[in-house]
Amino acid sequence: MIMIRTVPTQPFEGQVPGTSGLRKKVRVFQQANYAENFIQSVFDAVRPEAGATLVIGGDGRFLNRTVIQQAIRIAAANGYGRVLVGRGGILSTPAASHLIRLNRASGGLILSASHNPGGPDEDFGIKYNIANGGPAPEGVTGAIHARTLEIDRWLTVDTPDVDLDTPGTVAVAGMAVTVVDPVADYADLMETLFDFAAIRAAVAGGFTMRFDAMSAVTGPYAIEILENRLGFARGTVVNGVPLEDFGGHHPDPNMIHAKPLFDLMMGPDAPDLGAASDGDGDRNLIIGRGRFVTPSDSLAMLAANMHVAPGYRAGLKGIARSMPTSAAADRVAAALGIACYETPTGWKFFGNLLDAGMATICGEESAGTGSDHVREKDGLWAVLLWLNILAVRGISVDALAREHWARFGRNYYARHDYEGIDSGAANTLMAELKDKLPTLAGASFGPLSVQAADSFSYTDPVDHSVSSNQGLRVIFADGSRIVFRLSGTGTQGATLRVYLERYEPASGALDAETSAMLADLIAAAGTIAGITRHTGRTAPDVIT
Ligand code: VG1
Ligand code: CO
Repeated sequence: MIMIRTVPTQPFEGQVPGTSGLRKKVRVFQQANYAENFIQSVFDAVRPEAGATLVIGGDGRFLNRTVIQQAIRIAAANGYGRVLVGRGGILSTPAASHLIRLNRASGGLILSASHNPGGPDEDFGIKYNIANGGPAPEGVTGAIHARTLEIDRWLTVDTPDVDLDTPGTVAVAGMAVTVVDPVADYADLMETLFDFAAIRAAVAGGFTMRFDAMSAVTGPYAIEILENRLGFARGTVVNGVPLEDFGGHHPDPNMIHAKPLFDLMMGPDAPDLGAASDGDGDRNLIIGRGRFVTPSDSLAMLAANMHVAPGYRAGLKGIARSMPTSAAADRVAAALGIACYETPTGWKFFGNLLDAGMATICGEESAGTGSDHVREKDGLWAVLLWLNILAVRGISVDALAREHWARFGRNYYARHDYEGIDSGAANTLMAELKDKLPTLAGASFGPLSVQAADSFSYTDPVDHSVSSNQGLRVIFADGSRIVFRLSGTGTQGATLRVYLERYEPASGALDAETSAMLADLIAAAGTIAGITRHTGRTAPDVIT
């Protein structure tokens, strides 16, 4: 006889899933009933069939194990028949997506705040993914949030903690809990997509790389795939042990937070490829010897070359990118004669396109790239695709980039982030700017003249759902563009993101300094939005 215990509770304000799940300070999650309310609200909203399978895993950050134990008990009390959990509570986000698909699970709980720092004073997060392996779409996250506002009880069973470090299956109040190897199935999937023999041959021929796992979840994956299976030297993967606080760093793979890697790649001892991933393993940073590749360019360059990888020999069905991502991929799509879709920020908007077979590769300017092999962006996948292309073509990252720009032209690109600004000020800035948009057409800012300005709204071509207010765009007569958005992943104040893009045709300056090429746009952005007036800031905190 299984005893289900009902725990009375009251709603918490603000359990709103943002761009990618519910993210809050650890201290917020540590309040009695906080995580339990949210998990129960997920189950109340999605109503799993009796006996359904649920995948659970996280990026190993502080609180991961505690919340996993509670989630297992709540799942047992809510009628799940089977839970698959990564050993040690570890699953990278793309590996969790794969496990959901592979095991025909009804969904999964991914415990991560991704690139946000971890530890008792930092961030935690919970995200629900649906049966296709992808982040819950807005209809589902909306239902979860609505439920959090009404919840008055959560269900649990009184069972001891599961030993997360011992593979195998145990029963928890009649539900089977299987502790699985977090790496094996994912690594096997990668072997089906990429030409491991060609990469191994390149490695044997002297090709070198450094992969910085940033003390986050990708360490075990990268060591198994890059060192064990592909033959890169021991020590190729650095910071390869997942730590609860990521060693005190931001596990955010960009030039700022992965500076040691960046410096190495710009110096005399650079290996052929430098790469890094984020807290939960879905982002990627690609740097060649002396050549940084923007994520937007990476998407375009991969799309133009990915048919050399076995998993993509049949060619691409379409390309999808988030709206703030540069239009470099659009030019590749045009050359290939395929569609390029422009979606709001956040991977959940790619799910329908991938399920419908309308897109093969997707990408975001925030260092996210992925394909139809899973329903999340996938950091190591992108690194392996780069390796596959470089190995088969026998070309350097720098040479490939130059070749690409000589054919398609170059989209100079940067994102300026103003972090931890007052939420009220940020909202006022955006509201004023939105009101002003209709008056901007024809106005000039230095040498730039505005052609159009609008608030981005997306109609999903598959289910026709509409998502409005997805970023403010100012488009100039020369094709340059500024996009303004507020972050939906932060946990403190507001973060203003300003995305800057300028196109230079193949006949133009292809090897100029990005900051110089964007100087007029940067000045225009400050004037148009009144950034200093509203925020008191005279410069961004982070430029990527
Ligand atoms: C950011 C990025 C977005 C990404 C999201 C989740 O969102 O801009 O492109 O999908 O993070 O990525 P926002 O709302 O803060 O701009 V991750 O790796 O944090 O799951
Ligand atoms: Co991430």
